[in-house]
Amino acid sequence: VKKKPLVVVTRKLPDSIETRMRELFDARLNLDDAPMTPEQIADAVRTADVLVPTVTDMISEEILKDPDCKLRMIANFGNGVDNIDVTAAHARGITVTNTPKVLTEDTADMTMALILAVPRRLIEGASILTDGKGWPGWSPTWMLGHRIGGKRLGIIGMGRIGQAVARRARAFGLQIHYHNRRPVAPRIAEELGATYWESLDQMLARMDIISVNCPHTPATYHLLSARRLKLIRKDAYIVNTARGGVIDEDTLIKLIEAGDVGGAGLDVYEHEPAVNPKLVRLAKAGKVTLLPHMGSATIEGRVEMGEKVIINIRTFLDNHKPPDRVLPSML
Ligand code: 8YV
Repeated sequence: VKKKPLVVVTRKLPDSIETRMRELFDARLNLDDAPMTPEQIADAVRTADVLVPTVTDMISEEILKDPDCKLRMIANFGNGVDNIDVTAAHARGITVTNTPKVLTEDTADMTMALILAVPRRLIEGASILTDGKGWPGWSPTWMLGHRIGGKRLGIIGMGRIGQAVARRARAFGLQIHYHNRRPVAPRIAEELGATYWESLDQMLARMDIISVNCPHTPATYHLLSARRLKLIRKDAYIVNTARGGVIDEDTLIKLIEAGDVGGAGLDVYEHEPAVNPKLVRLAKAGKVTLLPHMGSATIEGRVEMGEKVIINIRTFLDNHKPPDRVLPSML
């Protein structure tokens, strides 16, 4: 009997996915969900044929250059692959895949929720009813926020998620602007009513709301640098459901504290799961809305991500090109 390939999964996945993995592979699952230590990951690359990591596992060159590395595939449970050194994997003939498309709509929904939450003071309002101090009652001038209809939304990264955000935002009456490495196809630009800005600097200076929807790569690390953040208007705010590292978080905090940027809605942070205490203070002051990396966190989405992982692994093990292969040239 042919030995089943060893698939090591770093975190707890939905039950239906784990059951299917057990049927198909020699699956080593992580049922108690404790994040794997770097030593455990290093050990896994020496024994597993396939590793299924998540955003919380750093698969560095250091780990992959182990002379005893036996790994043939890294099937990431997630869209972003910034946790993996894709170039180092490629150089060693290790195939990398991700789980695109199935989390596009959920992430765009959460982005829209943050776009709404910041100016309409959603979290502040909700907490008034639960903080024990009581509701003083309705008043014409109390808890006023800002209207989002008619405002300019600048989307950074007009890929699948950026476009899904644009579609939603358009329905809310926002004007859609975007910056991307290149313009989207004319048909899509027309459908979204989206204006392309080749210059990120120029776009930043003119937007009311900025949404970060690009991947985190070496080229986008601190794309919103201190210099660029200073171009943003005083009353504008930033929403980030992509990766914390795209924004120079310390500078963003300073600018919001000084009143030089209006606020932020953040789902991701530079040093997850640590959240800068200054951000927590700003949240308490109603300047920022913070979520704990929940952009794609739906039951349906997680199952579909798991199904994609399985399809990618099976296709690879059948000696075909997996549908969601990630190559260094794509980053
Ligand atoms: C996941 C994500 O929470 O896919 C991504 O890039 O950020 C989220 O969908 C996480 O990455 C799972 O590994």
